[in-house]
Amino acid sequence: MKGEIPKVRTFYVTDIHGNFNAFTSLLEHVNFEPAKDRLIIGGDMINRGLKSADVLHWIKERSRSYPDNIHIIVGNHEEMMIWFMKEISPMWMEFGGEETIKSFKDKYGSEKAWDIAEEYAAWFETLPLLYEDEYGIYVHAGIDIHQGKDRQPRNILWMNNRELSIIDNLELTDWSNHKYIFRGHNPQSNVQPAGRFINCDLGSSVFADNSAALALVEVTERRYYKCTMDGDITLHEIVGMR
Ligand SMILES: [Mn+2]
Repeated sequence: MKGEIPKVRTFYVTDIHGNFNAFTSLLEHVNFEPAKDRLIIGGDMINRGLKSADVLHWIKERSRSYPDNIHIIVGNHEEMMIWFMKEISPMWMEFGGEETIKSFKDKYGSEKAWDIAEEYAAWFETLPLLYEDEYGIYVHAGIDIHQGKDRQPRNILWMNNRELSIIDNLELTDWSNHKYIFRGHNPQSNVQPAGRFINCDLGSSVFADNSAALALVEVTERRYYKCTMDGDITLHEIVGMR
C-alpha cells in the first residue's frame, strides 16, 4: 500500500547448542537470504551438541558479511566459556564445554583448538545483551526493567521463568514500549507467550528424548518452524500471541 513501509522478514533463533544441522536446515527451509532478511541469534550457540565449531563459524562469517541483518546476542553458555578462558570459573566444562573443544579439534586440529577458543571467547565479550527492532526486543534469558536497554547488567543472562514472572506487568509494558520480548534459556515444548515474553527454546541438544527441537521464529508472522532432532520440519502458529 502507498506510504507503507514493507516488512523485513525477521527471524529469531536461540539456544542452538551446537546443532548445526537443524540450524542450517531451518534456514534453507525458509530460503533465508542474509542480504535482505533479518536474523537474530539469541545466544547459547555452543555446548552440548556436537557441531559448535560449525555453528560459530557460520554465524560469525555471516555477521561480518551482513552486519546490518545478522544480530547476535550473548547467552550464559558463551559467558561460561568467557569465564573459563579467563580462569574466572571452570564450570564451562560441566555444561558442555568439552564437546565444544572437541568440535574445535575436529574442525581445526588439536594444536589450534585452544587458540580458536581464545578467539571466540574474545569475540563473545564484544556481543550485546539485547537487540531491539521495530517488531520486538530480543534477549537470551531475561531483562532488568530498572536499567535502560543499553545498560543491562550481565546477570540477565541467567534469569529463569520464576524471576520473570514476578516483574510488574505495567512497568514491563512501559519498559518494552508494548513490544514482545523474545527469549530462550528455559526449554519448553512449544514456542509460546508468557505475558509479554515469548519463550522460544525447544530444548535443542538439551532434552535427551525426541521431544527436543530447534525453533526458527518468524517474528513478523507470529509463527515458527520447528526442526526435530530427526530433521523433520513443521510450521506452527504461536498460539496466544496478539
Ligand atoms: Mn541454553
